[in-house]
Amino acid sequence: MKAEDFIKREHKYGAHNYHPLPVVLDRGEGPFVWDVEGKRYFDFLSAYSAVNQGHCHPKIINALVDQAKKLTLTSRAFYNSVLGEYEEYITKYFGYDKVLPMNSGAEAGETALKLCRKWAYKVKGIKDGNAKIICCDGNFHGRTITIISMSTDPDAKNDYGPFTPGFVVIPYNNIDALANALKDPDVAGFMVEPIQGEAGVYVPDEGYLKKAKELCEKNNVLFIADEVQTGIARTGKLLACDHEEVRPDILILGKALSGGAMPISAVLADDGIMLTIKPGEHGSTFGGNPLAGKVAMAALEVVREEKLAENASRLGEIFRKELKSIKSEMIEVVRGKGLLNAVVIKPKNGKYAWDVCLAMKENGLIAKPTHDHIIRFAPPLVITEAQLMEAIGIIRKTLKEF
Ligand code: IF1
Repeated sequence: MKAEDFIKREHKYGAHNYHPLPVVLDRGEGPFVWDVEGKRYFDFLSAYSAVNQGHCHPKIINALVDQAKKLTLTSRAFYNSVLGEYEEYITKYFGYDKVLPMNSGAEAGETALKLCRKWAYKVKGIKDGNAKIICCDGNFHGRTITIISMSTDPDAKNDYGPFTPGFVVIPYNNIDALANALKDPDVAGFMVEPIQGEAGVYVPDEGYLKKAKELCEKNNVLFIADEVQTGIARTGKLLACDHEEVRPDILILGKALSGGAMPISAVLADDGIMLTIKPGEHGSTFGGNPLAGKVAMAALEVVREEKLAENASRLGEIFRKELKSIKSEMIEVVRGKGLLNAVVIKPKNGKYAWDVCLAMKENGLIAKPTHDHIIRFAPPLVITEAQLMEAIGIIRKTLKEF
């Protein structure tokens, strides 16, 4: 079967909720993937930062296979021999009292919202049904009805109503707007991405997160960080909030928590918040399964052992410096932190970011445009400096072709 046959089959039998780059991937290793015809590419999307540890990392895959042969799922109706070990490991790793394990990023976001509301009624004393949660213009927290109720993106939101009430949208990176919104005594939480991914890798001003956290504290409002994309070493620190020494009251993790092996997400908080949810009040069939526990521990161990945050920080500097040095009219802005970067593309002769991505694919590097005019560049964090320089050579060569 040829690439186009694979593409036609997906088109015929699958829902049309995506518009993928026309490349059919078959195999991956570290920062590389190979298509069905055996051509190698640098993966500069990393499954939206889920494969920070590189494709099919042997340590993670070994943990997966070993545990898969032993016990995969018990449900939470019973205890299992891995969950406690994982809970101890991840809470000590990130410095929280408790973890609530889930699967997808959206589910973890939902969990954080429910936890925040529960805390609002049980601890803060907001009148039942009145709690509000502040979120930001341009946010992306997932695809469930409640989460898209926070969204300001018409593609994500249109024709899916009616929506969940209780959200207040303010502009991102605007402290005055937050201070103003916090005047409402019914506000229970502020949910924010430390860097907005979907919006186009939008890095807020230095000090924004720190000030936002301080304001939340002053107003007895929970600071909820969605680090599903920014967390786990992507931006050059373990968490993007670490850049400003902010410790979220509720921390949401996903994606790279499994290194891409399976969907694993988590919500972390201290007892005063987490213990407001009682038995039977929240859960999931798969959340906390022993397979996920072993995989997540291996994935987090790789991050530490291979110093992925340090690598992301160092290589990120090189990447942005090199990209800024490319002489191309199409490069309008280069921005990002660590190895979460974006280039704003100025269209030229009717050619857009999509055309640049198609041409980069021909040259052996895959990345995906967001919002027509932005290309996100986020390679696996195991990429070496030499590999990064080779990849930058492909980007440079491609832009010269336009
Ligand atoms: C898709 C974007 C990235 C996320 C943050 C929660 C979730 C995500 C900060 C939900 C998911 C994804 C999902 C993916 C596209 C993607 C994305 F372009 F839409 F914005 F990464 F940049 N919080 N992000 O970024 O996690 O439920 O998917 O596990 O196709 O929807 P999930």
